[in-house]
Amino acid sequence: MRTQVGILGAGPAGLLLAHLLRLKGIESVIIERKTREEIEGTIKAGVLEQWLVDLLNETGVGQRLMQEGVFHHGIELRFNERSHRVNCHELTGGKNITVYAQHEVIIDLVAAKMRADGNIVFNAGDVTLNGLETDSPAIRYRNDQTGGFDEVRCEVIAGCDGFHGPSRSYIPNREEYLKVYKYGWLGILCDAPPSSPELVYANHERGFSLLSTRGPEVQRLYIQVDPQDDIDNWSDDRIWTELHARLETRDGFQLNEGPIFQKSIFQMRSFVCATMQYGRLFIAGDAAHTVPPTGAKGLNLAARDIVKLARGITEYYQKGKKELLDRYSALCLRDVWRSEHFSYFMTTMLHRHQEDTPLEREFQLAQLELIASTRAAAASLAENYVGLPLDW
Ligand code: RFL
Ligand code: PHB
Repeated sequence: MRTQVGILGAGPAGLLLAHLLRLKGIESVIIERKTREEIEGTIKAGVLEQWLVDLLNETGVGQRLMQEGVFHHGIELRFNERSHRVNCHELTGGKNITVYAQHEVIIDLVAAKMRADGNIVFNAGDVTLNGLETDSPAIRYRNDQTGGFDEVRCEVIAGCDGFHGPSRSYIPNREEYLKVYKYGWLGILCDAPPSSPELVYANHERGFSLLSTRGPEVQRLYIQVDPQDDIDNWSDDRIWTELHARLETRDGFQLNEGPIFQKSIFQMRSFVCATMQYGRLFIAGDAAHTVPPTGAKGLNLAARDIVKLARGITEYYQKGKKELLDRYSALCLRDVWRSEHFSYFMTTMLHRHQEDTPLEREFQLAQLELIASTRAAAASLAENYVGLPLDW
């Protein structure tokens, strides 16, 4: 197979890249390790920044998002059993956030790629990349239909294969920055109407919790747990007891319970790989960086890389210029470090650990009080939360 851009991974990053390139008349083939059912059914992110919602709309894949997404003007911070609303809309001159599940974005983008050319290879095994220093690099993989190896020869390779994917390892001169947190999140989905009109981030002595939504009938909730804990230790009763305790307020907040139909535990890390390019290989999204989910930034940051990569590739094909592609990593890393810091800031402000000293506890409260009481601190959080402009 021959194409212009070979894309490894059909997550939001790879699919969005294929979509933006097609609108510029540039061909791509996506090679994905999992099945279509798996990628369309994996529960992950939920919050989309305003510019990303606008981009999906402007490029023709926003219909379901506009019908089924939930639009929020603010978020709530809860500490000392009191609620403090951050009015993002007002503090950012009219920007909002949208709650729309990542797998729904994936369903929309897979459908767009299938309509365009159908060039997604699912279930691809044992991927290797070759010829990255040449003008015709290639992605080689095992075809699950034939059992033999196939190759996609292209001109540019986009490594959009997530944190565990192989593409990053092909960048020889990379530096990796890593922080693994003592916290994990246990996430659930349950059949119950939202208990609050907006997302609630709660700092509590028993640990962090987050109340989110997936529409009028489903709630998404998280509690901070030990990342090594086993999900089998968490009965539904135990989860509800913990959620009630951590989300309780003095003014009688009521948490809606309902049957839990999905639950899992995951580890949180801050990770950056610099540089994000080598020869004809450009890595994007979680392949290049991950953030703890407390800032709701991972998917949005992946999409920021992709906008820059799509611009660089388009300039290369339309004008024969390589300047933007050559600067790809440098252009991305400014946004990457901003989102990394914001996610770290939110995470350390809201989580508790038994090893925390009383001093650290007071620091958290001092920071939360500042946000609750001053416009400048609230505005800074709001600007970051709704997402800085694309070219800030
Ligand atoms: P993905 O989504 O991991 O997709 C990578 C794809 O590459 C495939 N792959 C391979 N394909 C071929 N060959 C190989 N050898 C391959 N190895 C891997 C994988 O199968 C997969 O299909 O990376 P991408 O596209 O960079 O997207 C990143 C986002 O998924 C991630 O940052 C977000 O989900 C993070 N995140 C959130 N981000 C937000 O912006 N807002 C949120 O509200 C938010 N909440 C979250 C989150 C992540 C969470 N989890 C589970 C980590 C909440 C949670 C619970
Ligand atoms: C979600 O709804 O899954 C969600 C919301 C906010 C976050 C992380 C995840 O910060």
